[in-house]
Amino acid sequence: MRICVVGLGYIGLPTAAILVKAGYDVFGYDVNDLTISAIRDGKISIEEPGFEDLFREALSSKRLHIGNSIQVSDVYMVAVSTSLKDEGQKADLGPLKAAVKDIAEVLKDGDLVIIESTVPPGTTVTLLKPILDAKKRHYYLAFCPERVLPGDLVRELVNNDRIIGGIDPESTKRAKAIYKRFVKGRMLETDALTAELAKLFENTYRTVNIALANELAILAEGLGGDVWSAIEIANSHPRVHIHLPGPGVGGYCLTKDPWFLIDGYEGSKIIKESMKVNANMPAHVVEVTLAALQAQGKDPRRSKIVVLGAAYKGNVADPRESQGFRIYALLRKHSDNVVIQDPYVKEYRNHRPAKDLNDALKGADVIIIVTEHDIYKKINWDSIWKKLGKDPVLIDTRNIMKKRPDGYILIKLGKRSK
Ligand code: SAJ
Repeated sequence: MRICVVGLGYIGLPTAAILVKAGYDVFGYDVNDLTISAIRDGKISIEEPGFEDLFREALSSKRLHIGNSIQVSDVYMVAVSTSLKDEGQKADLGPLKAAVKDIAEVLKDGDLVIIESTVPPGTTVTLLKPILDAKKRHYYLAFCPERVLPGDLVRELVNNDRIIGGIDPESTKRAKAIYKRFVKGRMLETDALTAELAKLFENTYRTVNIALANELAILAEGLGGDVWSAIEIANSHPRVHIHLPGPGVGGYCLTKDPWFLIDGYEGSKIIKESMKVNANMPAHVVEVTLAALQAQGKDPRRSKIVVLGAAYKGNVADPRESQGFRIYALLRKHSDNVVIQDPYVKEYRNHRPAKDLNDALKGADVIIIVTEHDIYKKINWDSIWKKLGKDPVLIDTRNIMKKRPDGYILIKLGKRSK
């Protein structure tokens, strides 16, 4: 049996490699020539524990082939990325529709098409099925969303429960049989619409919960309380699980999936408001920064402001929808001397990165910890302070500082500074 994985990105390529390991013959198809040549040259930018070995193994097995034109197969697994149109609130399903059209061109009777890309509810049946139906073949179709956590992708691909949402029971049965060879988690069988909703509910739950935490942080700041201690204590209750506040929500999933869910639904209040609360956090961090400088009698224009972290969360190299970049851009309106540093991120676009951590911290008036990288937790703040020759402000938006290092003015998000 040959499986064609359509879209060789962050999900598609590791999935293709896992399918090979599970014993399938796999053809990886991507329309992007650069992606194909990078894979052929072994220049892959997926930095995930276990991925490199898995991928090399797949290549040496000779059962992984790749190319930029679709090949006739028995199963098609679609993992092209879906995004928001013009960075707005509407889904851009263009690449997904194009991928399904390509499949339709080579579809045979008895084939199975699996959609893993995240989509607005109803997409599989109302938008994608008609494209395949036009070819008048007898085929099977299921929506089986990827649910893996960036940073732990390879392990979760195998261990997580799988949602299997066929458009009919036979489609569900056939899709389940494909995953069964490598998934150790449970198979949650359902219909396509329920599967689409479940995927979006997961990320929307996180988004709304983080927005709650962010609102609680601002509330606690105003009261002179400590949001981190209060959340920790509240979470000791067996039925409470408040997420953590922070400098906003980044990454490719939580910033788009809630919009997918309410696409076309005018009645949303909580979800829309949560997206706004999270999107406003970088501006709040900037307000805190400017207030701290003012309290010290410093002019932001003459101050060096250091943003630590361009990745959207700790210990990953991914700067998509980076809060660090947003904070940087907002601060640049107040100071010409803003730098950003991240030990993992390689692509800074129009943001000015420091050479390294030492270079970043040299002469700093304010240091803002945006990303909770372990490396930042291990910084020897005392020795840096000795070199600085002044008392800088340290703004910790992630609660990584367990105590105030000597010589610094420590301000935590969600906690009134003393
Ligand atoms: N964040 C907070 N507070 C928290 C947790 C996260 O501010 O308590 C921030 C993070 O710093 C980050 C953003 O939210 O900027 C998103 O991080 P995340 O770890 O919640 O999620 P992602 O985007 O890395 O991955 C999510 C996962 N979804 C869930 O955990 C429900 C993953 O399993 C999905 O597969 C992925 O989205 C996806 O592709 O949809």
